[in-house]
Amino acid sequence: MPSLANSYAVLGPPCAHALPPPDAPGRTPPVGRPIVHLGVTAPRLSALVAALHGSRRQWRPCASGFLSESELRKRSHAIEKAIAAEKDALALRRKEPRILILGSGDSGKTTFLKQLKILHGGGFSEEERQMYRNQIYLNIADCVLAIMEATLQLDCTIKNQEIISKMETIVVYYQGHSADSHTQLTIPHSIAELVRDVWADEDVQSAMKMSNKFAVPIQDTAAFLGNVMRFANPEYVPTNEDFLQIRHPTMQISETILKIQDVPFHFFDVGGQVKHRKLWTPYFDNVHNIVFVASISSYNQQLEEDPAVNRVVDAIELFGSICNHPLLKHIPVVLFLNKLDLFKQKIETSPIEQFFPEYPGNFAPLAMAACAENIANPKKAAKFFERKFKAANEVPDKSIHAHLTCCTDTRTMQTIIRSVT
Ligand SMILES: Nc1nc2c(ncn2[C@@H]2O[C@H](COP(=O)(O)OP(=O)(O)OP(=O)(O)O)[C@@H](O)[C@H]2O)c(=O)[nH]1
Ligand SMILES: [Mg+2]
Repeated sequence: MPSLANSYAVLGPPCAHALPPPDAPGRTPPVGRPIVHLGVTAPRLSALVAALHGSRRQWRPCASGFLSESELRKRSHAIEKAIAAEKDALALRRKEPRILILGSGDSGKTTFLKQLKILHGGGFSEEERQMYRNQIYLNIADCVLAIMEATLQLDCTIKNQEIISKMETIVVYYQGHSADSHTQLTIPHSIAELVRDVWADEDVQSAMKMSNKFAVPIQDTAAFLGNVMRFANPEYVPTNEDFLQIRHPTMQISETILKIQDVPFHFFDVGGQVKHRKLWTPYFDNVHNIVFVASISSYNQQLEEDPAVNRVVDAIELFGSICNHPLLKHIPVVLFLNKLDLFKQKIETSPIEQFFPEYPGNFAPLAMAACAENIANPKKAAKFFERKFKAANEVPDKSIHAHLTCCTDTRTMQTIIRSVT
């Protein structure tokens, strides 16, 4: 499809720019009424035209000389055609599905996009693989640091001094490495052994049981520590599953175009932390669908950016503000109640009613029975959150389709993506 820039290149610059200056040497002195910029006078021009073609056709100056009226018409027609084609292409592009992936920080938005890339985008580019590979090593350091901080702040002392000094050695080793590093990070065998020992320590494992109280959410990435000897192997090649586990907060809004059944879908991934949310509004214009990702497993966690706010409460409020936003009132929403795998584990030990007193089953004698029922049926417990999210919407007849998801699981996501696109 020719762009305006291309048609300009083909047709050449506007004629006036190619004119010689009025005082160019060798110009015929004015006899009759001068034709501005042309360098010849009208009678002389007519004579020239007559001599060349034996007719009195009109001529206009241009970069390459003179153009006849019909040539000018042809060119102007070509320009109009190019403009029309550009308009059509733009209209067509505006019709291509544009999907905003919204939700709080750490809810799983980028992980969902990674699944889309794995399933419909031919996987990750070499540049992304390099970046993610480095991120695995940095996530290991983040986890060790988070455990160290948590043991200082929470009541979970690590008794073995050797483990504390091993943690310090690991953190010092990683100091100075940044996520944007262009060099390939590695984890030396000696450091990997320290990480393995730290992860095996029983006080560290007890601390992990309180990980919902950690300032930095590492529940998803902590699995890296258990796999550290695999990462230290010089032959190690990260798998897609490894990439899906990485925690790397999104800082800038990105657009990814993926062809799904020959339709180019435009997916926009945003940063979900509070400070990034004001950047979303310009993208609300001309959007066809919203995928709102909410981590229901965060029901017992506080916001990283504001420890006074429960994560799910924040997500519900955010969901309401998206559904009810004047520009988005008629936009259908797909709600992912995500991290179902963690949710299933958590409700066994961390009763929902401790954080949401209105949760059904919060009456003393039956509390344990209710809890047991939820263990057997986490989908029922998730339904409670689905109702809370949907209640935040105030737009009558709003299309909201909820799915229980595990964005790190490629197999189940394949089915869900089919229903979304
Ligand atoms: N266990 C589990 N972990 C998940 C799931 N979905 C995402 N994660 C993990 O949660 C962490 C955060 O996921 P991201 O996709 O980066 O979160 P995000 O919503 O893009 O976060 P921001 O970019 O900060 O807004 C990563 O470590 C993911 O591997 C899930 O369904 N189950
Ligand atoms: Mg992200």
